[in-house]
Amino acid sequence: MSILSLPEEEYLYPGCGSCPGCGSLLALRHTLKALGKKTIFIIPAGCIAAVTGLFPKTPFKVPMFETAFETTASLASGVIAALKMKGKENVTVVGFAGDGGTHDIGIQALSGAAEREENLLYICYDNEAYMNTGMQRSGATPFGTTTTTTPILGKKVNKKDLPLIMAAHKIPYVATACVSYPHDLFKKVRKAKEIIGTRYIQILSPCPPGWRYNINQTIEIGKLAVRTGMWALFEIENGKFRLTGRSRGLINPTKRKPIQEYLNLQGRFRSLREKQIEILLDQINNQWRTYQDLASKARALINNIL
Ligand SMILES: Cc1ncc(C[n+]2csc(CCOP(=O)(O)OP(=O)(O)O)c2C)c(N)n1
Ligand code: SF4
Ligand SMILES: [Mg+2]
Repeated sequence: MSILSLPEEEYLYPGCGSCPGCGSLLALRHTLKALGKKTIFIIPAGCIAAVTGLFPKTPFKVPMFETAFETTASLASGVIAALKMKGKENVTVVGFAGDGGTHDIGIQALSGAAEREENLLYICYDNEAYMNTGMQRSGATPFGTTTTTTPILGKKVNKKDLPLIMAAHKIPYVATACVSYPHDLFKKVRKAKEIIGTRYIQILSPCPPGWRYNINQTIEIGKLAVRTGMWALFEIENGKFRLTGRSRGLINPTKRKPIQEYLNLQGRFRSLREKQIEILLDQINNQWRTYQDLASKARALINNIL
């Protein structure tokens, strides 16, 4: 699949108010291409709401509800119920929320929706901090990151593992993606569109002012996140874990690029010392051991079925 094979149709008019090089807007654009016209978006407070929802103007070509910070999944549940009452069941309802709106304030409504098995596609565009309000740390901010609320020596605790928390809800589809790999992202959103039940996708979305890098480096930074193992591309379909795209073959740590290649390009990691880099690397290696276990369990399950 080449970049040219993505649909040409755009579902956003030009003229959004995002910063140049915004990864989150790219996540939205590719998601829209994969979902098409029959889609209703629910978007809470955050950068994407701010850059697409300044009343009375919007770049959206499909219906979009802007909602309170904590209510993405509950408002979406109401929209799903209303569509059902009207007999309109071939519309995709998608919650599109930032990492703060998902990992922190929105997790209760999201967990409730997953437990009720709502027919909801929930996408978290993960720029790893509260960007819209001035780059405060969120539950998704990685260890060691300098933000406006972790100004000295960076964040002291690890990134919350929301994809695996959502997988523990035993929903039919969980996936991760990154805007630097648009085909992988597109295929996952297309697949999720066809699945019934709660589906969760988390898209790593670099942010130039928040991560402190040049606006022309968004794609490169996303690629380095994947190639160094800081971010893994995978999907969990009906409980079966599978690494996808560039992340396949990275279980062996020697195949990953040195983490410094990723950290050194970004001002948000400027306060990291040797000792902290070692801690971060340990955390990444542990995370990959978890992926290795999940992948071997999935293989054993498939072998048993065959
Ligand atoms: C209940 C509530 N608390 C705080 C806010 C202020 N607020 C608006 S957007 C935002 C940050 C959103 O962060 P995230 O969800 O990560 O999205 P991003 O801005 O990074 O795109 C905050 C704290 C709010 N709107 N409502
Ligand atoms: S602050 Fe970051 S996420 Fe927000 S519009 Fe700018 S680039 Fe996008
Ligand atoms: Mg954010």
